[in-house]
Amino acid sequence: MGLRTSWRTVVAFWDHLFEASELGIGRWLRRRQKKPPSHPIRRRNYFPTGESLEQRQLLTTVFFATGSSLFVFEGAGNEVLQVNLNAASANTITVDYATSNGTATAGSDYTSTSGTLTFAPNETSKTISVPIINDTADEDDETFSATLSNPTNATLGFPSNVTVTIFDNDNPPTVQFASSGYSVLETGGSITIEAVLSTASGKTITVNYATSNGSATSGSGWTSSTRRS
Ligand SMILES: [Ca+2]
Ligand SMILES: [Ca+2]
Ligand SMILES: [Ca+2]
Repeated sequence: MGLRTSWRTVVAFWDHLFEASELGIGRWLRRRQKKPPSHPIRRRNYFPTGESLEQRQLLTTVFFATGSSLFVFEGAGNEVLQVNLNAASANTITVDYATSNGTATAGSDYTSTSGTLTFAPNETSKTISVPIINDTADEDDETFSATLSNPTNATLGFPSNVTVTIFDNDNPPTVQFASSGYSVLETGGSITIEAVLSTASGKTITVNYATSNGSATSGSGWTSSTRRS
């Protein structure tokens, strides 16, 4: 049995040499990588370092090709995240993806995105497009994450999680009185003067205010008011 096995190994070795000489080493290696032979000895030679087919599948990794930290302007429309395999595979590979809030909020800063990427055999790159919402509010720069999970026929590589920072593109609002003049009867008790912003803001806004004499004199016709609001 041992002699028989050795003879087959020698035949397989010469078979590979002839094939390599006919095709050239590069084409021969690529052909060998496409599909493992069914014959047990040829199959063993197919994996020169001794990995099984299952182990080889585990050597395929799926990861974000765009790194773990990205930036996008609020007006960019979409943030495109590229997901790669470290090498082409003869198997179909799938991986789930999903976004999650950081300081940014889905629905107001970006659109929540999730699904499954499918790499057909020999495909090595896919993209995920996350819509960015361009509002009119002045905000701090905010972040969300995208995460890969549940790969099939592959394992997660690095990075499998990416943080995206959205750069705000809106100017701070202006603050002013709603009207340039108000009047009140002397018996009116008090007058309400309204201050307004030109547009809503994502930030807390403060402004100081104070009254000053015109022809009326504080303390006799009216009471001075100075505050920060
Ligand atoms: Ca926003
Ligand atoms: Ca904007
Ligand atoms: Ca904004």
